Amino acid sequence: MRTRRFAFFLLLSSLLAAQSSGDRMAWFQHDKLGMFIHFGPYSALAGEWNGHRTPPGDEAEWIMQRFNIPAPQYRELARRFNPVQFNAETYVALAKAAGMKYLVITAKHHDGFAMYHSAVSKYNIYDWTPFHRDPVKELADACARAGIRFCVYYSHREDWDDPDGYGNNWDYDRSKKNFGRYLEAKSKPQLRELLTNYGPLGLVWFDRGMDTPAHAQEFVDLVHSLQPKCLINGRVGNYGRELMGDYQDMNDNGMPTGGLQEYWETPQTLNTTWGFSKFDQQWKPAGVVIQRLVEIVSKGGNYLLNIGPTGDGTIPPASVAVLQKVGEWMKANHESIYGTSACPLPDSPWGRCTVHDSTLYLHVFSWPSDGVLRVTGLRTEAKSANLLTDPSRKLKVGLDHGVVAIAVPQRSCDAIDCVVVLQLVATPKVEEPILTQGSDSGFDLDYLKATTSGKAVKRFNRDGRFHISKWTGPEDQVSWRLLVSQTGRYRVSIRYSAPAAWAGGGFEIDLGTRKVDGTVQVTGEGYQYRVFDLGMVELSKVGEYVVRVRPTKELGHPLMYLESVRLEPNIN
Ligand code: H79
Repeated sequence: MRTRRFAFFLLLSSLLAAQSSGDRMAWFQHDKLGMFIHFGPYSALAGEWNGHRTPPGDEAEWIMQRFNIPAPQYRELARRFNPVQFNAETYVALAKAAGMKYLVITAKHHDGFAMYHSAVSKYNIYDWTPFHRDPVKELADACARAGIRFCVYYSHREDWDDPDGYGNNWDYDRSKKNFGRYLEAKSKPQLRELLTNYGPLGLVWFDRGMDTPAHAQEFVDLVHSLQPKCLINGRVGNYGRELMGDYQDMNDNGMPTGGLQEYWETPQTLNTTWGFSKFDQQWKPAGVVIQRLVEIVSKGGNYLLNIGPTGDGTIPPASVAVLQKVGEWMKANHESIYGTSACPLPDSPWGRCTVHDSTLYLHVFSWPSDGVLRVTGLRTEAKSANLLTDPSRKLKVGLDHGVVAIAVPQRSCDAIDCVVVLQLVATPKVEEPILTQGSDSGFDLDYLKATTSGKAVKRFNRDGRFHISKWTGPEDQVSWRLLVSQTGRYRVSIRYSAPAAWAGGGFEIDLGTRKVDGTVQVTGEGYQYRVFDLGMVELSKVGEYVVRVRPTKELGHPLMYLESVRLEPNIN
């Protein structure tokens, strides 16, 4: 039946319904683009210490650890840190010009040196150096004046200066460390200072995870107790356990494959290092940065883009040039970025899309040579179209075999991304994708192609992978539509990860005419995915099937971290 085949679904509705912390997240979801600043004594080393150079692709803020610089020696280097060219107004003006709405400064990176006036430790830029100023305070004030949300990065576990901190095993004997003492004596008190003395913080950006979920929770609680609205990124938590925080960060420089049903951000840098390195000139062109921004926003995420000032506080001119170009594009096109949500359509060959209510923004990276821009899979009627930069000139919109066809000018209005605005009669609904099979090939039913319902959501796993999570009962399901063209027997297998506490949970894979039952087995703590064979099924008719996976009863905990279900044709 046509109506059944074209069952409509709205990708984001379940996401929005599932997230109750909506109000606190509103600015984060709206703003999309932030400035990350990696600045510390490592900036002055610029990738070189004692004739040792950090290899290309290495991260210059790691130099202390890379060359096992003894803490007393690094302290002496830090004594000479004097970024006299640092000007908070210049930094914030650049962020603003680039269209960035929030700013995150490294208040303390892994080297343990505080970039603000700390009463907890004299090892801070105000007390320890001739600079005798507080850049965090200056940035906080400049941000407040400019209407940019001010945020801090704080490395809460790693500290290569403190004998009890994590990571320095070249100066300090690991077995003699008292990590709990470090948390109480330095990490938490410094975080308390940042949450107390610098006005309202948009978010605290933690890094490297925490040793136990309980310790991580103490950091979450500390932030909430002092600034309830302040957001917390997922790296506050214990890596490899259930994710914590208000949103998740992709891996450093990571790009999503799409479909995530949670708030997320990706931290990326303009070259290959975070802290300044004189050896790293691998700057991404502005076009790459703009298209990455669109890619990220089209998948519902935020882009936190890093600059690494030099040791004297100057922002590298190459970064300034790129960010200014990003800003020029944003100036003309910001309506298609701020306040939008993920594109409900699958990736298009010509580019990406973003959505705001009943407006679809079509970000065209590859301009059509035949003068027709085609949008497939859209099930909501289109009213009108125009270039974002030329609203008065309407473009002709038609339907060509169910495909929306927009008559566009011969030439692109922007070689990097020319935005076409497609006005719909209602919020976009898209055709639920149907998976097809090649000869002798089966079906890979993965998180990306899945439709979720109930509490089941697609999440990032902190290891750089994605899965279905948060499903606890029969109403929480994932499904896929498939078009079977080869009848016969198929081997069913499932790939998931489950900690010991989830062992024994019952689930079923419902293929319409057949059901396969399974029981969750332990794969290990953290995210250790394994494939389990579930036997054979007969698919005896050609045509459409819907495959559903769900817990058979309410479990009170997630069923599993599901990565994929596979249907493999039995060739014999
Ligand atoms: O602050 C930036 C990085 O320093 C920090 N996260 C971003 C935002 C970060 N912390 N941990 N990691 C990144 C992952 C660690 C990577 C390492 Fe390496 C691989 C550490 C040692 C080997 C890269 C290569 C850094 C030094 C050598």
